[in-house]
Amino acid sequence: MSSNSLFVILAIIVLPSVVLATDYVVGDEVGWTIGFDYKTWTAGKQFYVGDTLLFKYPVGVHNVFKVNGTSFKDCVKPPQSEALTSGNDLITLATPGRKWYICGFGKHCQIGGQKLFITVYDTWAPIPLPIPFSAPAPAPAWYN
Ligand SMILES: *[C@@H]1O[C@H](CO)[C@@H](O)[C@H](O)[C@H]1NC(C)=O
Ligand SMILES: [Cu+2]
Repeated sequence: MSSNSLFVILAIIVLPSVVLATDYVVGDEVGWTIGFDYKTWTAGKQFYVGDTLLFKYPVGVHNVFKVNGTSFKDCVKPPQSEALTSGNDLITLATPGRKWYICGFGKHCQIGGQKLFITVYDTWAPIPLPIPFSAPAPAPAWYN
């Protein structure tokens, strides 16, 4: 095999995971706020390692905590020092697995539903490799 065709094959396998990295604005034009259904927002989305999440909100009105599943369910915020507070917080999804984010202000999580749960997939696993069109395989003679 020439090194050129090897490159092409590698490009077909490797590039999708790089090219298809997606930058998400959480909540799209609504952003990170109360009274928005983030469960609906995530429906139908597949998050992969390398994708990014941008949490946009007015500074001092909301914040972002990364929490575990228990804290997510109960809306328990970790120490304030762990909050993202810039209003323009960019998170790169670096590892596969389940990720939970909540707002730590007042009852934004409990009552306002300001909580986001996603599952991040490894770039390799879910991307189906192209299935080459193969020539028909003749059945053995005894089969005819
Ligand atoms: C989840 O996070 C909370 C708050 O940081 C902590 O107290 C608790 O032990 C954690 N639970 C697990 C299962 O890691
Ligand atoms: Cu909030």
